[in-house]
Amino acid sequence: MSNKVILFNPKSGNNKHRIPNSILQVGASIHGIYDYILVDGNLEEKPFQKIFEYLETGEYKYFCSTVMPGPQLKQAISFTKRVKEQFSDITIIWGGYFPSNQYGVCMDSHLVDYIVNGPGDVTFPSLLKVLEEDKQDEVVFEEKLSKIDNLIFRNSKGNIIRTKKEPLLDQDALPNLPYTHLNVFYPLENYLSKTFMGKTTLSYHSSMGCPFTCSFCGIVPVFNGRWKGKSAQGMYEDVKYFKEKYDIDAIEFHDNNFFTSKKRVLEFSKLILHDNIKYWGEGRIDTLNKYSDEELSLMKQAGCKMIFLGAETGNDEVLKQMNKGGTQSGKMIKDFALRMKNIGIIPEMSFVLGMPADTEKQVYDQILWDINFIKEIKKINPEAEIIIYLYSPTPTKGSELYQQILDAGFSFPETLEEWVSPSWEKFDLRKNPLTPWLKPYMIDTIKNFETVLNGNFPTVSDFRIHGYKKKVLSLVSNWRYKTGFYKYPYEIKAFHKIWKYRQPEIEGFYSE
Ligand code: B12
Ligand code: SF4
Repeated sequence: MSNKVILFNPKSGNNKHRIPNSILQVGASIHGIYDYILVDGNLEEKPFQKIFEYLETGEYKYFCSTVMPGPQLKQAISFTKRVKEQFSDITIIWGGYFPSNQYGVCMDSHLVDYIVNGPGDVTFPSLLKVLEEDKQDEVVFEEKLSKIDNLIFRNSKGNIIRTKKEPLLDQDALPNLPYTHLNVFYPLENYLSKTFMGKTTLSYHSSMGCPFTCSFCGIVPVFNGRWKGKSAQGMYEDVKYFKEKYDIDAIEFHDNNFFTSKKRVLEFSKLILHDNIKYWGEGRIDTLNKYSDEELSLMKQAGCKMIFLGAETGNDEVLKQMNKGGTQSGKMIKDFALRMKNIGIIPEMSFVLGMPADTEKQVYDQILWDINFIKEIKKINPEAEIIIYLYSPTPTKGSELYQQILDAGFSFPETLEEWVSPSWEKFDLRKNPLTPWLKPYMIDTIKNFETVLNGNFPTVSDFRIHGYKKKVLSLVSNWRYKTGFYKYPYEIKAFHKIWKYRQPEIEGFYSE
């Protein structure tokens, strides 16, 4: 057996596929050192057959998959199982947010041999190096593994070992992503799709982590409040490459918190000022509220079209419960919605409804309160896009909120099979949180309001609903929106079905 590597990106959606940056960056870490191939479950019709054919050659030793919670789990689990059953000598390595956060379930499945817990840029090549060396002496072997940061493995005594976290790396010092290698397997054009921003959109990831520690967010256990970004110049070099080679006219920034460093954002905005490129990224209201009007205008001029903002709730007490940190408040959300209106950048505000509280009445009152708050935001800035999530717990152990959800009787699945059951898949899509304090009538209220809201204000990011369709939908939904009668909005649902309304919160981001 030779030592080639398969890097697999499980299917994450049905269309508009993005560059699989996770496996591409992992590929970059071993580029020129080990032979590796990329399999993208999003673009392969029969991805397992492809993997099977590679493995049958006997040249491959490592099956490595990135895994996000939600739909990616389906292929990740079933393919890993089949690889393990049919090719027992293959070493299985998983990385990404799901195994990093849910490492106990993954290791207990005995399907996964190693987990890369967070960034893999140094961990992955170091792991392969140790695995390629002589493993005769178990003690020496385990000692070498325990010296690799960001690694999870099982030792010979059967204990799960988590090695220490590596400090975040200088992002400019990382190797360039092997775009030309990806192009050999899947032409890059396939990933540069049309979005509401432009006809050729690049998905780009320019920083690791986030400096905040919101207790509902899945990236906190992985990064513990750390953040490091590529320089503006470094980002621009990559953008220029895609502009010159593929004539891109839009960028989706996939960073958890793109606007963390104002200096970097403004520098980058100046660099792309005349390139006719629109961009979108995720940020925090309190961070962006510190930007002056001139600075926001510069971003707008440079192409910043829409910013995804975690508003979460307008209630300051609940913001505290969420450990949102920073200085965000209900008043600031409203003020910022207005500033964005005046500047001309669309705020895409996400709200998290259904937080736990002491009594059932308190849970429901808070939901109604948030619905009202959302309506106030729409009054201030009708262009504001609203995304509603149901609160889905993440395992940020040690936080007060985590203790509260455990006390309320919530627990995570204990097997990988359970994670791919239909109800847990919806949990990850934040549509069915399975949280005991959220009663069915509350979920109905939230969902019905969401239907009426989306009817009254169809999202600008949806191509399918425009012109007369938008007018018809608004007309049909407006009386409900105004009177607050959200129950049984079947007529709106029927129109959404006919015109295939897209939900950014499920399909990911904002593109078509
Ligand atoms: C792009 C993206 C998507 C794309 C799919 C991408 C794909 N692979 O096909 C889409 C839009 C479909 C998507 C969907 C969802 N996503 Co998503 N997504 C992202 C996003 C923005 C970027 C991922 C990325 O490319 N990162 C860049 C790479 C370089 O970083 P990385 O993944 O961390 O990789 C490094 C390490 O993790 C590690 N590593 C990763 N994989 C592997 C594999 C191996 C073998 C090894 C060794 C190492 C390794 O090494 C890499 C290099 O250092 C992340 C947020 C983020 N900034 O990472 C969210 C994120 C991963 N998504 C998340 C979620 C929850 C979802 C959804 C399930 C729900 C939702 N509403 O968003 C949906 C599912 C919907 C669906 N239909 O699939 C969460 C996960 C949080 C959690 N609880 O674990 C994140 C963190 C966003 C967030 N802050 O909430 N997503
Ligand atoms: S600011 Fe956003 S990305 Fe950062 S921890 Fe909070 S929710 Fe997560």
